[in-house]
Amino acid sequence: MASETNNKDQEENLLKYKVLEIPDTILYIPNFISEQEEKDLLDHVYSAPKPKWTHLSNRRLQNWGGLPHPKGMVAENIPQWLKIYTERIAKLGIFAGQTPNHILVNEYLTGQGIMPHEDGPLFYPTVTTISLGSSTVLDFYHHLNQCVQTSSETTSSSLENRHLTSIFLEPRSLIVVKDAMYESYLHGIDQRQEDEITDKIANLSHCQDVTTGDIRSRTTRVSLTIRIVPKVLKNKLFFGKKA
Ligand SMILES: O=C(O)CCC(=O)C(=O)O
Repeated sequence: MASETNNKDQEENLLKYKVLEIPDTILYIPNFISEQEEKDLLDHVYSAPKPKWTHLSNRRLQNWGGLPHPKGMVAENIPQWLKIYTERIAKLGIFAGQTPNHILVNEYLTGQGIMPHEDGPLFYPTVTTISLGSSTVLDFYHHLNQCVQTSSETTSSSLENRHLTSIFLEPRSLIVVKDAMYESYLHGIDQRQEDEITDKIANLSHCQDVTTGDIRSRTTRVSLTIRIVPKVLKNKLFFGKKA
C-alpha cells in the first residue's frame, strides 16, 4: 500500500515535466544534472580507452553494461561514474522499480545526426537520455505505413510529410520517452549545423531561454541513452548454446 502511494506521488511529481499536446508520453526535465556533473561525465567519456569507441559513418558510440543482443546481453559492470545516473533515474519511478542496466554513449560532431529509427524489442519500452555539451533537436515521425504517400514524393519530402513533432534538447536535460511515443513513432536527429526554433518544437515552454525564431548553433554533443535490456545472460558460456 505504502509503495502504491509512493508510485502515485512520483507520477504526480513528474506531471509538471510532461510535454503536452503530443501523444503520450514525453517528459522533459531541464537541468537534470549540474554543470559540474556535465563536465565530469564528459571527462569520463573522453578518458575511455580508444577501443571502447565504435565508429559509425555519422557518429561514434560507446556501450556500457554490455552489448544488447537478441539472445541476451552478457552483462558487464557499470562504472560508478555512470551508476550515479542509472540510480538517479531509477528513483524517478519510471522503470517499474528496476534500475537501468545499459548506457549507450553517442557523440555527434556539428552536422552529424541519427537516422529516424525505433529502438526495438531488445529494450524495455521506456528510454531516457541525458544531453551533454550542445543542444539539438530530436524529431519524431510516423512510420511509412501510417501515411498516405504519392509515388512522386522523394524520400526527404516524404520524411517531412511524416513529421509528428520535435523536442529541443538542452545540455544537461533529461528526456524520457515511453508509451505511444516510444512504441508507435520513429525518432531521429537531422544532420545539420544549426537548429531553427519553430512552433514544431513541442517543449519550448519547458526550456530555459529559447524563443521561436532563435537559431541555435550545434557544437559537439554527447548523449547518454540510459535504459533497460531485460534479457541478460549471466555468463558468456551460455552464448552459442541451444536454448
Ligand atoms: O542522441 C540522442 O539523443 C538519441 C539517441 C538515439 O536515438 C539512440 O541511441 O537510439
